[in-house]
Amino acid sequence: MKNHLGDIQKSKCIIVIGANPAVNHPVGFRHFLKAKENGAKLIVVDPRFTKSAAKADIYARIRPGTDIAFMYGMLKIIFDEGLEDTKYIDERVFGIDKIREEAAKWTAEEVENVTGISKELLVKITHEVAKNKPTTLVWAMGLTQHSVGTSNTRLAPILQMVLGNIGKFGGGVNILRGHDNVQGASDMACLSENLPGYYPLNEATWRYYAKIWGVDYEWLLGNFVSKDWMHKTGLSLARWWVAALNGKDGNDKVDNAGTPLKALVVLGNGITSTAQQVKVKEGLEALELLVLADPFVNEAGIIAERKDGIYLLPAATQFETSGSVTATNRSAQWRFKVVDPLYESMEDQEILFELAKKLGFYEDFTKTLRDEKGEIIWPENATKEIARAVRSIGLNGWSPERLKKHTLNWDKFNEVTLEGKDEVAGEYYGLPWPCWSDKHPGTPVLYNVDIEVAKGGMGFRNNFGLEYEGESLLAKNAPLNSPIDTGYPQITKENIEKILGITLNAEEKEKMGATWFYDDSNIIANKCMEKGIVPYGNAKARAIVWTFKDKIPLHREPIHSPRNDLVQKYPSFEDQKALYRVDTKFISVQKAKDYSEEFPLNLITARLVNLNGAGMENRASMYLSRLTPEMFCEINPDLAKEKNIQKGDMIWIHSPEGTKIRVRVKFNPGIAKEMIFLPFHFTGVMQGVDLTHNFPEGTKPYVSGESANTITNYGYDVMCQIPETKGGLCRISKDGK
Ligand SMILES: Nc1nc2c(c(=O)[nH]1)N[C@H]1C(S)=C(S)[C@@H](COP(=O)(O)OP(=O)(O)OC[C@H]3O[C@@H](n4cnc5c(=O)[nH]c(N)nc54)[C@H](O)[C@@H]3O)O[C@H]1N2
Ligand SMILES: Nc1nc2c(c(=O)[nH]1)N[C@H]1C(S)=C(S)[C@@H](COP(=O)(O)OP(=O)(O)OC[C@H]3O[C@@H](n4cnc5c(=O)[nH]c(N)nc54)[C@H](O)[C@@H]3O)O[C@H]1N2
Ligand SMILES: [Mo]
Repeated sequence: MKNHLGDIQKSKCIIVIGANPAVNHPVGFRHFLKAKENGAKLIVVDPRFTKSAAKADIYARIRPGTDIAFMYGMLKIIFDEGLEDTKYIDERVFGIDKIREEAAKWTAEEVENVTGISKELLVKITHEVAKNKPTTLVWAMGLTQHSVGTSNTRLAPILQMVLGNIGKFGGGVNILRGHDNVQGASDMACLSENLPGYYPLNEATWRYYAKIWGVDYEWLLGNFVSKDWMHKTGLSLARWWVAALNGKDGNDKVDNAGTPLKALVVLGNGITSTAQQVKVKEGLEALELLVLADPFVNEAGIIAERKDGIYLLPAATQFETSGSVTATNRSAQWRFKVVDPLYESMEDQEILFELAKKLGFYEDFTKTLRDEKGEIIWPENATKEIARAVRSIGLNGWSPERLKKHTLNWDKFNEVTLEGKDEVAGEYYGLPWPCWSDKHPGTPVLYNVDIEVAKGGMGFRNNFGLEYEGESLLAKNAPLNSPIDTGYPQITKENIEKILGITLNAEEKEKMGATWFYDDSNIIANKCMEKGIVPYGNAKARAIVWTFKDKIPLHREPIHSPRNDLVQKYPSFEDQKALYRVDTKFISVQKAKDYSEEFPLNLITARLVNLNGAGMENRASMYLSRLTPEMFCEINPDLAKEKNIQKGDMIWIHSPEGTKIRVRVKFNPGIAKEMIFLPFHFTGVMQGVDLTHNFPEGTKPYVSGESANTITNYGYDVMCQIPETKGGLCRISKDGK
């Protein structure tokens, strides 16, 4: 989130595109409702009439995967009527002319043709959003789980920048994150394309982390096949199974230094939540070794029919461990252990320590965690290591002491501003990153130039060079009371004296890293803070990303589209070689045939309030599982009538992959006639076959059922490889044929 949940109470208009917070973020949604009580307008754009839509002033039903067309439609009206914030664009944004050119193509007629949203509704929504400032734009998985997911998540902020809404209280783009610590997990590099803090995989980063970890760079290098491989992204969670199947039965090929994937160790993912479960099952069965560390029986072990090479390790829950977690708005919380791990269960780090022992690098692995006596100080020293290493997103100011103090005094913070009082006066709750130094208060609203740097003000980061095609990329304005009243480059050892107007002594020069980014001494950040400027520079945000497949976001039809006519006009991307190490198809699948003839219905998968993710945690709870005692689909009563289906019938749903599931029918008039809704929280039954005999005795949950992901279609985002689980096609039958 650029802002935070409480800040939404300051919004005059809230547009939710592709999220259902009433169900998935019900506590956070209270802030939306308070904003409404203050007079804000709530707009919901979703293919389904959801519980969030039920609270909205305006609801627009959109065809899945067409949000880019919709947002360009809004942009065209904004430009045509002169509703854009020209000063903001001039001072802070690069490349809007290219957006203007593309937007010009999106007439209201074409937007209606592509998205299904009428001209009247498009104009009404645009006027509400553009005229009620500040507007906040909220999204979650409805925008991301598409082959154009990355483009969606670029165009939404562009729309907000055109309106001058980014870096404003009550404005921003606010992405409601998933699990409680998913922000922390990605900050800590549970991603295969970087090291902690989003540091790019290059030699400078590896050398920097070798120093932080106190290990030899050459030793790290020696663990890779070659230096080249040290700089490549790993496999993605969405497609690890491709590497296990390694081209078998016509599957995609893997580029993994000549080896298929042999072992899978899972800590804290359901695996049955991934698209294309039949392939996932085959992948699980092809592995030599499968290790599942989980407080529950991870159902990956149930759907895989294997007799050996599979280990279930009992992991402790979050109540049996402690440490910092990072919330959706970048605020940290300290989590205190409630009880010691029960029975033989172990905390996740202990499991990893044991693994490191067996692999022979336990001493190096735990070096930075030890005190002078050689004792491991967990988790405090891990937090300190993170604060020492991660400059990029400004974790410099975090410390176990500061974070514990915030959590213990949480009642002394204002929910709308995050400001503390009494012993936590002058700081924002959870030191939302960036928190540049041990005196900086944290940043409640990113990129806000209306306040001083010392209070959390900042411009945009200078991350993409000083100019592009002859045009400067530096900003033309600066945070309140900044000593430099315009843009400036990121601060390096080279330019610091000149830009800050200071003279360094020999010791400072000796200790300082080459740039603010690789400066574990933190001298650069501290000097910048003394002057009241941010170390990462002050640049324009860019609407053009010259290294991406689409330099500006473009509408491209989903890989499986119900509109074959539009596939011809808005085709998908070229097929990709070695994307996260696996070949990934786009246009060749999309153009293989007109899927809509045989599979006329859109498939929408999303969430229920009583179940989470892969669902095991909640289906093992008697009370939560009773609310949804079996897997089901929701269909429009008119579609049911046409197909001669009654409420409560069992039907089959078929995918273009040739897979099918058997589920109970529920009626929901909020689901359009041309779509089917499936929750994805069930598994244990696959294509009509019950696999629950694989549960160890006494561990079977109260409810098992077909997984929606058995029939989600082939399709992945071209930059980050998230599966296209919010777009795809299916058909229904009563007999399974
Ligand atoms: N109870 C509960 N809460 C949860 C979770 C849970 O499993 N259960 N999961 C957590 C996690 S991990 C996450 S990531 C978040 C996700 O939070 P959300 O993103 O809110 O989750 P979903 O319900 O999957 O999808 C949101 C909406 O996107 C809509 N949608 C589908 N396709 C499109 C499209 O093309 N365009 C638009 N505009 N909308 C579309 C769907 O109809 C759905 O209503 O929730 C978190 N909270
Ligand atoms: N079709 C479809 N598929 C989807 C989505 C969709 O919208 N549609 N949404 C996607 C999204 S956004 C997400 S985030 C995923 C969610 O999918 P998962 O991440 O698979 O969901 P969870 O059920 O939260 O899985 C967490 C697992 O970790 C275990 N666990 C809990 N606490 C701990 C712990 O402290 N330590 C360890 N080691 N394990 C623990 C739980 O028991 C559970 O087995 O699903 C994705 N899949
Ligand atoms: Mo998620």
